[in-house]
Amino acid sequence: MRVLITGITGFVGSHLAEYALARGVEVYGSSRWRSKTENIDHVRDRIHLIESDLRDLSSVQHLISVSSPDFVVHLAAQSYVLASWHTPAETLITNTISQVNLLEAIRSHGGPPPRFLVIGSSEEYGLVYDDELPIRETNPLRPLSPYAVSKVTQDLMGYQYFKSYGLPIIRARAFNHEGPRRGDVFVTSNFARQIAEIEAGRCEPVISVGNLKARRDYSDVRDIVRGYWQLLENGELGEVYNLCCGRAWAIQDVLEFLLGESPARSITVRQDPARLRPSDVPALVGDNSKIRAAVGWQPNIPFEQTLRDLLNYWRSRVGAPRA
Ligand code: A2R
Repeated sequence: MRVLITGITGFVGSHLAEYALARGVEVYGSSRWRSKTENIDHVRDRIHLIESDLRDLSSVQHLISVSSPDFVVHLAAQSYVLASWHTPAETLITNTISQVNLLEAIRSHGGPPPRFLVIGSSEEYGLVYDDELPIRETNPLRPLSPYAVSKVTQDLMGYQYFKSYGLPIIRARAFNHEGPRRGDVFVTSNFARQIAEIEAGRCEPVISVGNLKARRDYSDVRDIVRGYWQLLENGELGEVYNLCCGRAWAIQDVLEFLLGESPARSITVRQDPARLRPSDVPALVGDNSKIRAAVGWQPNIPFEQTLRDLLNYWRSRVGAPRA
C-alpha cells in the first residue's frame, strides 16, 4: 500500500505522514526545492520525497508516475485565508491548477486510479445564518474570501471528475484544526507563540490580536488525519464529508485558555487592525453526523489538550520552560 501526500512538509502533511507510517504504509510526498523540511525531519529517512511544483503539469506527471500511489491525499495549497486577500490570483492558481494537474496526471497515468481525497474547508460555507447552525454538508456555499473560493473550486472539481470520469474521489470539508507544528500565521498558534516568547523573556508582555469574536469549531490535527484516512478507506465515492467537533470556541476563549495555562502574569492584550480581514466569517460550527454514520469517525482529543500541546511546542521552539 502506497500513499502520496502532497504538501507533506506542511502542518497537516507531517501528521498524516506519521499516521500512515504507523500503519505500515509506504509514504511518498511532494516537496519543492525551497520547502522547509523541519516538520518532517523526524521521519525524513522513512519517506520518499519527490521534488514537484504542482502548478507544473509535467512535474506532476513525474510525481504520479514515480509514486504510483493507491491513495492520494492532496494537502498542498496556499492554506492561509488572510494571505489570500493579498494574493488572490496566486491563491486561486495554486489551489485550483495544482489539483487539476494531479487529476489530469492520474487520468493519463493508466492502470487503476488511486482513491483521491480532496481537501476542502469549512471556509467554503462562508456566510452562514444562525438558523443554519450546526452546518451540514447540504448548506449553501457562500464563500467570503479568495481562499474560500479556491476551496469551493477544488471541492466541485472533485465532484466533476468523479461524475465525468468515474475517478474514485472523496471530498472532505475540514473545520479548524490545530496542534503542534501549526504555522504561526494561524491565530491559535500565533497566540501560543507570542505567549511562549513572553515566557522566554524575548519580548514585552503584550499580545497582539485580531477579531476575538469569531467562533470556530476546533479539532485536533491528529484526529483530523485519522478522519482523512478513514474516508479514504471507507468513504463513499463522490460524497463530501464535514470533519468537525460540533462545538464552538470563540477566539477570545482560546486566548483566555492559553493565558490561563501560562505562569506569565499581567500580559496586555492589544488589538492590531492589520490582523482584521475585509470580511470575516462570524461563526462556523459543523455537524459531523454524516461522517460518523459513514465511517464511524469522531474526534477524541479534547481541544484543551490540543492547546496545551501547541503551547508546549512553541515553548520548546523558543526556549521557554515547559509547563
Ligand atoms: O510552500 P512549501 O514548498 O513549503 O510547500 C507547501 C505545499 N505547497 C505546494 N507544494 C507543491 N507545489 C505548490 N505549488 C505548492 N504550494 C504549496 O503545501 C506545504 O508543504 C503545503 C501547505 O502546508 P501548510 O501551509 O502548513 O498547510 P496545512 O495547514 O498543512 O494545510 C493542509 C490542507 C490545505 O489544503 C489547506 O487549505 C487545508 O488543509 O486546510
